[in-house]
Amino acid sequence: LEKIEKRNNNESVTWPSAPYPSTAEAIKLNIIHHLMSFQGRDPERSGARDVYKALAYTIRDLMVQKWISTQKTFYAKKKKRVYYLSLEFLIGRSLGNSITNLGITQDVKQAVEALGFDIDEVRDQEEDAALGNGGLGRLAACFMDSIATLKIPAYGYGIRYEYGLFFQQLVDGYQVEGPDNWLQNGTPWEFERSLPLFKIQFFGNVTSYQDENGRYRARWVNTKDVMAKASDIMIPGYKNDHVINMRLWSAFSSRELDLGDFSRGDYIGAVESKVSSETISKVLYPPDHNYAGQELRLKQQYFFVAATFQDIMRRYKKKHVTFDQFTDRVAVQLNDTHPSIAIPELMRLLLDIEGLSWEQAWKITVNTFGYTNHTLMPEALERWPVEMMGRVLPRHLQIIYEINQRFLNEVAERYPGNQQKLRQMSIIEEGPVKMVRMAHLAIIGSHSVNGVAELHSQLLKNRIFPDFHNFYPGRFNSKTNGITPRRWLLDINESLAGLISSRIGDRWVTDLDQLRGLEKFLDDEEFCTGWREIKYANKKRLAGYIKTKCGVVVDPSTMFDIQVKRIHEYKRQLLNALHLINLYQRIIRGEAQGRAPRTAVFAGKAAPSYWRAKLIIKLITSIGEVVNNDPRVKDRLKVVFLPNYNVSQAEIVMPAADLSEQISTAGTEASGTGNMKFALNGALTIGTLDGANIEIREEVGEENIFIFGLSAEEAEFERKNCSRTPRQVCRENESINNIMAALRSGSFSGGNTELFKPLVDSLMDENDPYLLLLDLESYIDCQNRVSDAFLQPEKWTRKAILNVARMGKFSTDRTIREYSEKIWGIPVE
Ligand code: GL9
Repeated sequence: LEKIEKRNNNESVTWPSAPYPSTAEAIKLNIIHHLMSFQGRDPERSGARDVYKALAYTIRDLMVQKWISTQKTFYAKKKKRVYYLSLEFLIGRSLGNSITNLGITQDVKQAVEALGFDIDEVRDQEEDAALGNGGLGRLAACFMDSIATLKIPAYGYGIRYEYGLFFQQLVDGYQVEGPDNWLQNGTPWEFERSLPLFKIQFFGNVTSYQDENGRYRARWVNTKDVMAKASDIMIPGYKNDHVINMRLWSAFSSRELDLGDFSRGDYIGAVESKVSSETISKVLYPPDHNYAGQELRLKQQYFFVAATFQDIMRRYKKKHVTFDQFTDRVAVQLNDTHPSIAIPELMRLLLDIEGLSWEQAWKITVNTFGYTNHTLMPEALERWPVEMMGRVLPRHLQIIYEINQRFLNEVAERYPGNQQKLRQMSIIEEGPVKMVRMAHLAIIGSHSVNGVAELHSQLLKNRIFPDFHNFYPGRFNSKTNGITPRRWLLDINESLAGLISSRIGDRWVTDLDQLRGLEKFLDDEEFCTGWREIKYANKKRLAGYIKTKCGVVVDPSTMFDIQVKRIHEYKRQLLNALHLINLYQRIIRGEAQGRAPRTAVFAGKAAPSYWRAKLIIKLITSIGEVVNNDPRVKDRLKVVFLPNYNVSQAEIVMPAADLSEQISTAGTEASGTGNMKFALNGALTIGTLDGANIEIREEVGEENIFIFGLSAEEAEFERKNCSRTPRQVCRENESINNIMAALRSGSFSGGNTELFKPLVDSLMDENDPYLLLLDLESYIDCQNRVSDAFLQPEKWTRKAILNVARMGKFSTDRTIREYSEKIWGIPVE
């Protein structure tokens, strides 16, 4: 290191900044170079896979220089840096997005064509990086794009899972999971680092000693250690020469431990413990909205947090001797409570390693962290058994107890004699099994707690954490989610992006509010016709994809009515399915004349252990079997379930939708981001007043969105008072009664009356928390209005254009600007 420093400080050595030209010719030569030198392939005999890889390396070469100079400016300017900590980054593919952001789309196309390949075929070779479950992980990926585009000095930190989100197959209509071995052929996007290499401690016990100032300090000893190795992935901003870093950690066994065991002659034991260390970064946990509770998950969380903080400290200490300036240099955002063990970890580092006092350390800690909550589902709130925490992270448990003690003292002062308050607000949940409540820890240890849409943030304050809101007024705030318009419009809907730019220029790409300019073209016939033609072409492409994946032929002139997202009861795919049964029954009875023909598309994964969600998949595929094969239905209705929903599939689906289904029970979906992707690509929304749907309605105007159902307040009231039961609904509404009768009689299960009984029972349950039957009537009515509207193509297109024109708010550029200025204290240029 000293040698490197010396060389760096020697100003007489100037590094040639080798320019990598990005003309089509240069790109072509570079592809050939990579094919031969690194892949050992004969260019004349290379396939699309080889070319993909060579092109990816070529693009990486182009990013490296920009990335190095970006990192140097951070370093030189002593700027405050943000660390975005997330257990999930749902990146998807990187090739297309990198090319777009580097602004070399045409040159790359030419280069690839000159080699006899088609760019789409080449792009299709890339495996998705599915290091996330859904919205939460995809949000983190969109944030990286906006952070790079806004030139915010920030890093993403996470885990380099060897296996991403499981692969979903449909076998006989049932979900079957397989491993997502996305790294089997390596990935061209990462730089594996041999340094830094950090030791991460687990287990052991805590002793104390007196330091040189006579103060007692803790020492964490007899630990079992695991090593953390970094892989870096570059994220380019949009045409701004700025490239940020995402650092993902992998675990491997520590040398010392291995050698010890080996030399003791326990060869098998040594290999076993090596393997067990390496399981830490092996696989992403697939449940969403549910805490896993397993020791391995806690180890994953601590592993990546501890590695990240060693990196943060190393970087800070290069320029600073004391910690006085720490909070002027470092901001850490916690993506949900998953990384919230970072709070006691920073305390530990400041107390035990750096020797600060508790008061100093605590002030720094609280000012460093911001916590984002992403869900209203109570079952998602992470709680770790005290016993487990004490075993795996004994020092952290001590620190958590101390944080809690001091916090409860303040609470007691504020509410004298109020035992209930203390019990409710404590980090420790008393009960048969004592638990550490990570959300309480995250709120107490952060200066900012935010929700991800206005309604969600309100409900956090009033329903989920009212005690904390009263105790820390001002700590709670709202940052409405967004999506990056680079990937979710420019990349995936080239023709629509082109049409838009032909009228209003292309500044919308980095200033999405510019889309408002489209409102001027509502009566421009050529524009509207172009718009419709593009939608039709996108639907045709999806129809081809459906044919390949499901073997079902669908007609692109029908309404594409699409619900894609994780399968969950609260998201109510079942409500959608009930409407389709109703449509089917009306068609059979000859009552569907004058209704718009539909193609209903579903996609999404169910958590492997969530049997009820898996049964909902089976119901949808079963409805498809019946409907798609009933000659009476003809082309009036098709129902398909696309297997293995992921980011790259979403990129085909979003541009092809007419209708976007956002139908969660009001007060359950924190924000949603699929709703924004659909609307930005010209779909109209049918939705409840939930999450960001409310803000979408505010922006697009109520005449341009189809809203139905109970409000969050009404839903809350119904759950408590049950003013109308499912049974009553069935008695009063014949259509609904018919739907339920068909389900009960086995119409969609070959006469088997048992298969879907659990779903029928939950629908008829007076305490159904998701209130499906209570919303069904209004949903069906609303779907009828949708159908009427779709039959007037000019009016429909007008609404679609207005939706796109008014989506400016939902760019992550806006979201990130708010985080940066309001939470991180970093002004945006
Ligand atoms: C989620 C919420 O459920 C969504 O409503 C929200 O849009 C995203 C991003 O803020 O976060 N929280 C959560 O746990 N998931 C979300 O999608 N689940 C998954 O990522 C599977």
